Amino acid sequence: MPFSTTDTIVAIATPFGRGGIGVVRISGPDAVRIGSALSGRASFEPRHATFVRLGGAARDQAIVTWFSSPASYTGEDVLEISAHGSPVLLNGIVRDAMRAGARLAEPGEFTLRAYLHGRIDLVQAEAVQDLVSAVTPLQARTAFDQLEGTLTGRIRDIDAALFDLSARLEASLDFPGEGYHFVEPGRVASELSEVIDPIDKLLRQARAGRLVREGAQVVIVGRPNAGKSTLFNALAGAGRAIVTDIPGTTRDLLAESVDLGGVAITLVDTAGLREAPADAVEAEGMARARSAAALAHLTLVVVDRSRPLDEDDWALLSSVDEATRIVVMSKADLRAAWPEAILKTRAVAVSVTADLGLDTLRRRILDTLGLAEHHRDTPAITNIRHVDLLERARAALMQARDTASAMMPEELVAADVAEARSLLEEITGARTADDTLHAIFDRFCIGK
Ligand SMILES: Nc1nc2c(ncn2[C@@H]2O[C@H](COP(=O)(O)OP(=O)(O)OP(=O)(O)O)[C@@H](O)[C@H]2O)c(=O)[nH]1
Ligand SMILES: [Mg+2]
Repeated sequence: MPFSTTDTIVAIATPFGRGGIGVVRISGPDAVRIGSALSGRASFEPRHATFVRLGGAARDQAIVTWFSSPASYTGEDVLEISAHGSPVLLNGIVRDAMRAGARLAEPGEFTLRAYLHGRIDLVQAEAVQDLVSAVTPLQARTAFDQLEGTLTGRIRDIDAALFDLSARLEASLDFPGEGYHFVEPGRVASELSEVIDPIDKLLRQARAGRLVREGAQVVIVGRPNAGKSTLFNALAGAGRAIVTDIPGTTRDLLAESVDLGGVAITLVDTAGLREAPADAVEAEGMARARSAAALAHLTLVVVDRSRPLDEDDWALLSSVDEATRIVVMSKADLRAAWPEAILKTRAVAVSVTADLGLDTLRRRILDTLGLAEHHRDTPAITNIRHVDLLERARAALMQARDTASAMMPEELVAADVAEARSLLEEITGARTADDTLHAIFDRFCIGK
């Protein structure tokens, strides 16, 4: 995609399939002329819904809305044709538009044009994609905030402070002998700290932000018969996994998507872990369980409280990192065979049969992931591309601060500050390589 914006593009903007209406979007200098060719109407009024009859390969009654440049999604003339939502018809309209001179849009090309025309920055363009692909309300709200410019604003504030500092650094470089003191040498380090602070604040939200955007993997492990599949079914809200009283019932990994307080959780049920597997199938199931747990954001270790803890339980408890696990004491409706204090760690007592402790467990899962609902704002930064660039900008500023503290020449400080600023500009897209744009917009669907 050579990022041409001189031609006119067309695509179906609504999802594939049948619906009450379907929308074809046309953007570019010829949008209005093509709309006239399709409908036989000589002109349209901006921002007015106009009833037309389409008369080409696609015959239909439709509503045409013209958003005249620059007040449109892409910044170009945009024509939206709302026809009946039939794939045959909508494809016909696209073909007619192409016959009249439009080109089929690439994935994300409408949003790319909005970015290239300065209607939105890159963070906002990426937010459009996140908003469209959100599967939980929290994901949608977080993406919406970014579309509204929350992250853009924070980056702009940080960059404004750096702009001011680098201007003064440059000025004192330009007039070295003349006694101009645009920057007080002793103050540069502390000014840099003031810029690093808000960056740190943003980065602290990054882990939670990424979990909100990308979802979290939560794996259930435990000894055979501990009640893993029962718990899995209860959290998933569906009888997905087979439950029996025969140890070794679950052999393979089972995964289910669950919305937990707005966080998209992939919940994984696994084969019970024990010292001596009964056969090769169970051994393979156990190997898969271990590798799933190793990759998980969080592991639920299920121990059956109604039976004495055995070697297998202890082996498992000591093999899972405490920071990323929750111990679940299952079958809390039955008489306890051991006191919780034996564990020397906090555990959640749960009984699926008696519906006990499940809400506490759900809350604990979010807490342990760092996503506790009560002190959760929508995270400002969620996208790994942004996090990575921000971390690199921070590293450059730390280096600038060290250089300044060591009273090294100002131009070294200025070079690091310039580096940090160019990294920040890559986040918003003020300065961005073409291949970054390809990587971002190729993930969009056609018509966006
Ligand atoms: N009383 C009681 N029984 C439970 C509870 N949870 C599970 N069970 C019983 O425990 C037995 C084993 O349950 P599963 O969920 O299949 O256990 P599992 O850990 O998946 O077992 P494997 O797949 O064999 O590793 C079944 O008979 C369940 O009905 C509970 O909360 N209370
Ligand atoms: Mg099971």
